[in-house]
Amino acid sequence: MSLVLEEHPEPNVVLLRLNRPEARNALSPELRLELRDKFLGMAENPDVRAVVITGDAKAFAAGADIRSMVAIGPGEMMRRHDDLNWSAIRHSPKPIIAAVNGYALGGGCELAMHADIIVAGEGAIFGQPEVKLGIMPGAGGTQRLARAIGRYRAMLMLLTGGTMTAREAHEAGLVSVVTPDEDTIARAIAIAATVAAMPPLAVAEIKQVLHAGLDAPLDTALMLERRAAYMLFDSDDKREAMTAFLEKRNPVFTGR
Ligand code: CO8
Repeated sequence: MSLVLEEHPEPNVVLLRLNRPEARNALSPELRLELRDKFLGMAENPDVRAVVITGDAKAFAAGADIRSMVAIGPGEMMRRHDDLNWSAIRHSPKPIIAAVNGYALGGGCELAMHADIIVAGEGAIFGQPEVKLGIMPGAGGTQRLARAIGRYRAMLMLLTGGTMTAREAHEAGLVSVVTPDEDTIARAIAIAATVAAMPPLAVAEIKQVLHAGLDAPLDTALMLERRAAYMLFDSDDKREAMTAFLEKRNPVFTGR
């Protein structure tokens, strides 16, 4: 049985469902490999223009699989090269939308934070409880959380292992949209479909510049933005979009 199910709910949109409901979608080494392969495959596929990742009603993902970690030491952790699995998601050129219902804890919260947009059902719970296990986040939980919600709120969560509701996470800046639980996936797919219908070169540049620029000095980031914006003036889709606007018709994008 596949640990990551793939669906195609809309043109150019892939929906990935984590499929370990019996373990609250805990990210076992096998599941991570499947997830990595999916993202590497999608990166090369021009037909994929947006990705939605979700779990089930009870859990987006309850973190790394504790059973697979209880007996191992740092050498085995290093040999697993989990960083390569995360890197396939982190470097995905495709826009990623996380549709979060239920628990997004530890590695599950980190997985959500690998997305570009986070849609959360109102019952979703976010947290980095690693401290309670005598460890700490290792896939961006300290860094991405602090960047998303600020160091003081992040530190409170990280040091106490406390959680945030979807509404608190939204208020803090971790969640893009809060929906009724039953609408989470549909809303995420609708957003993905909207993004997938945009000119792909512009989408790719916006994603890359926003991420790269956030960690660069402002002048450098603004230069990155300017250069990418100038580059897009050479695309067929820019010519088509502006011409279509002036001709009062819908544009037809080719991705060139
Ligand atoms: N790993 C393995 N199994 C899990 C996990 C998990 N993270 N979470 C839940 N399960 C399993 C349970 O063991 C249980 O299995 P069984 O039925 O065989 O007993 C089943 O899922 C259902 O769980 P519960 O009965 O506990 O379900 P509840 O709905 O009552 O509670 C919770 C759900 C709140 C999600 C609860 O299961 C829980 O607290 N899970 C653990 C959450 C956690 O601590 N996550 C952090 C893990 S560590 C991590 O993610 C980062 C590691 C970074 C390492 C450093 C890298 C360099």
